[in-house]
Amino acid sequence: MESIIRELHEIEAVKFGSFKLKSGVTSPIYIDLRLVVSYPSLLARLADLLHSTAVASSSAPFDLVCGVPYTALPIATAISLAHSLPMLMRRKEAKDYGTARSIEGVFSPGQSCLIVEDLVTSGTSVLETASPLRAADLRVTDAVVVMDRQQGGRENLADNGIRLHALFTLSDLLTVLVSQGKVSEEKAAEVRAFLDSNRRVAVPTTPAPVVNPVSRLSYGERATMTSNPTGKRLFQVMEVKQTNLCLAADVSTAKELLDLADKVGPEICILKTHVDILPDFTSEFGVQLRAIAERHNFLIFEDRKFADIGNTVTMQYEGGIFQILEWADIVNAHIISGPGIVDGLKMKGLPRGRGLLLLAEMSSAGNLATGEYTSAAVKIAETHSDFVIGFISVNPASWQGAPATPAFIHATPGVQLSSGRDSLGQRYNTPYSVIFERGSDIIIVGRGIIKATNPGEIAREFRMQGWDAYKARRSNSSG
Ligand code: S5P
Repeated sequence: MESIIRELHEIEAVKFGSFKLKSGVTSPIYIDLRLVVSYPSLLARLADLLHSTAVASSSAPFDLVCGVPYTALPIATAISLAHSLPMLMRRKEAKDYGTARSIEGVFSPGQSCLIVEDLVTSGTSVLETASPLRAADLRVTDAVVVMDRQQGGRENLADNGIRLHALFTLSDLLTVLVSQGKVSEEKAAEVRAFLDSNRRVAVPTTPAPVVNPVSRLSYGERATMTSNPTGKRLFQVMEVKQTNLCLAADVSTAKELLDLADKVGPEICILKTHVDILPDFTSEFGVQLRAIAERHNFLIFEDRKFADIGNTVTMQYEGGIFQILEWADIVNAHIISGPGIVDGLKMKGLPRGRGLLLLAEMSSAGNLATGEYTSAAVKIAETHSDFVIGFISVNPASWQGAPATPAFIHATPGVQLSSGRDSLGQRYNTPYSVIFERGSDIIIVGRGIIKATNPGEIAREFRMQGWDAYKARRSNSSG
């Protein structure tokens, strides 16, 4: 330990000054392990020590190793090479092309994965890497780091079922540097005083897991609570097919859409269309899509986002080229024009047994559907619960004042395997976050699936993650 600390000091990886840490705390000391890539023999020794420290303190061998991006990636690679331990990489940003995976590498559910990190302060970064690994059914029980800053990381990780192993602590570092005459007693005392006043840096709060009666109920039980036939069928399909995945089939032609519907059909409860983007739309489209929907037992949702006055939307719903009413089980509407829009759509839709979702929240940055607007959507839905089957929502667990009843379903867009955003304001959360933390019922996934090389396979992964989060939510709220 002493020689490693001396070397880190020699390469100027230990810096004294005033540094703002990721946790928001300003620290008088900073350890910059990014420099280590310039010193291959030191990198190799660090990797070796980290590996032996983790293996010595763990009861079972690890199947995989994963570094927290970015600083720990070369360290994890060095461990992987030296010990023939296969590596995984977690993406920091969501990708909207190629496979859209949040974890790169080959693994099977149930394998154990050791997390490697440079430093731990609050433990947040380790938890951010543990979360998608766990969502992929990997076992994450141990993290190994070069230095424990002794600021609550060990405790925060333990609270999340992760044992922390460190080569040394910040106190060890100070002791060694003082004893080697590299740092004055005064400087060390200043850092120790900082440590004493920052003993427990909290993990930034994520939305509280949903513990309410809605989350205890199964989709099947909720099917009995709604009077609308489409709402009822949707819950039943979800229960029977074990899926809460809606595909946003935003492809460029009707032909592609129909092919995709057939491929992904087994994995989904709803296929969502934007029919006005299809250049090859014909009046046959509805019939063809309904045949596929019947074969694979899913519902069709035309994401028309009606927004006009009641009289106009009746014509838009039924008429024109698209004749949406003929083939879409579900449509949606903004409430910007007031409750008359629901009256208008209901006049046409209810006799046909169709259902309506109201846009109570939106996923895009800076949108205006918040607070009282969201509460107004709930009130309108309650007045029309024979036709309104639920909401497009993003964070229903946080709705104040007018929480919706379990008869209403929540469908959430902006979902990928890791959180992030696109270049036009779309914001993404993970299936786990949407279903477990935010209390929604359905994940709506577009580019996360359609841009993948194998949409059927990636859809299955989304389905499994969405369903696992639903199961976890139910068991979490039954205690
Ligand atoms: O607030 C919203 C509401 C909807 S319906 N934000 C959205 O993104 N949507 C739709 O969900 C959007 O029109 C698109 O069809 C889908 C999200 O697609 P993705 O490619 O970003 O997953």
